[in-house]
Formats: sequence, structure tokens, C-alpha cells
Amino acid sequence: MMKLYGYPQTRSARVAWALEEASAEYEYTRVNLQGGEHRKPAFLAINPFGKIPSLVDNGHVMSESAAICTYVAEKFPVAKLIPTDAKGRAEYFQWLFFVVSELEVHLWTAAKHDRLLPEDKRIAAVANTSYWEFEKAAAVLSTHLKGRQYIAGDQFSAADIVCVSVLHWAHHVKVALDMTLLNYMHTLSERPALARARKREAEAN
Ligand SMILES: N[C@@H](CCC(=O)N[C@@H](CS)C(=O)NCC(=O)O)C(=O)O
Repeated sequence: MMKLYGYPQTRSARVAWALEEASAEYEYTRVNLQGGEHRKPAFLAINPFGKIPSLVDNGHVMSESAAICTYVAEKFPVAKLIPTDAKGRAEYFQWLFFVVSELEVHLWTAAKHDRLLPEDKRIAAVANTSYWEFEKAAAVLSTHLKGRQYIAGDQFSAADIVCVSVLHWAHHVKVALDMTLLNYMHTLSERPALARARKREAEAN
């Protein structure tokens, strides 16, 4: 059985969501980030980078949440979480990479310079510029989403899971999102698989 290593309200939420969309059977292991469990040898043996999520499937260890969500999409084709035609897949990857490398990265950099890095490594100006960069990318995403339900093609995909997760994070840290982004985020957040994923993460120990 697949094993997901995660912690509530982190990037493991998107993998749990993808697994629930796929009706996959999986075990969930909570890696206590607050307690520094991700830096201990037992977890470093799974992911030497000391980051969650990790997914282990039959001895195959994976990291990087967007890649894992795509793996889940490929492994469970019946869930239709990734297009099967070349053009559809190109669009899927284009937007998935946009979300990870043009949108999320700025939120992550801002969070690090706001509060996560050791105090002597934080630069307030970097945090400010990163929020500005995030807003620029969010505006591009918003224009793309006008009149659309999904980020790639005309069906829900794992790229939406990753994108909505990033918007959840932005919303949580009170970054202003326009109505197009809020509507997209709220509508897709009503999917029952997301509620199941959140419950699973909350109840795991
Ligand atoms: N690019 C990675 C980032 C993983 C990541 O930074 N995870 C955070 C939780 S959301 C983490 O493990 N942080 C612990 C640390 O950096 O010490 C992914 O998308 O999976």
C-alpha cells in the first residue's frame, strides 16, 4: 500500500487531495514538523532533503508535491486527473510548472523572509518584493482563468489541485486574491475529496 508522509496544512494536503480524488488506498504518517521529526535520521532516510510530502509506493520513494500529484494522476487513469492527449498534457504541464515556478515560489520566499528563516537571515525587502512578484503572477493566472472552470483544458486535473492549494496558502496568509481567483478556489474547494483529505490529515497521528 502507498504511504504518504505529511503534516496538516502543508504541501502534503495536495497529495492527500489527489489520492482521495483517485480513491486510492494509502497509509498516512504524520511527520511532526513542529517537533523537528523531518530532520531526524528516520525521515532523512526517506527524503534526504528533510521535506514533506514524500510518497512511497512499493519501495519507490518520491518527493516534490507537484510531481507526486502527477504520479497519482498517472497511476489512477480512471480518476482522469491528467489529460491523455499530447496537447492536453502540454497544457497541463505548462500550467503546473507556472504554478510551482512562477506563483508558489514567491509565496514561499516571502514566507521564509517573513517568519521561517533564522532571524539573522531574514531580509524584509526580499519578502516585500516576493509578495509583489506573487501578485504579478496571480494577475496572469486570473486573466487565464476568466471564463474557465479549470486551469488546463476543460476538465479538473491535478494541476488544479496544486494551484488551489497555493491559493489556499495565499488566502491563509491574507494575501489579497481577486474575485476570479477566489471564485475558482472556493468552487473547487467544494469537492468532497478535499474534505476527505483534510479529515485524513487531521486525524492522523
Ligand atoms: N518543493 C517541495 C517543497 C517541500 C517543502 O518545503 N515542504 C515543507 C512543508 S510545506 C517542509 O517540509 N518544510 C520543512 C523544512 O523546510 O524544514 C514540494 O513541493 O514538495
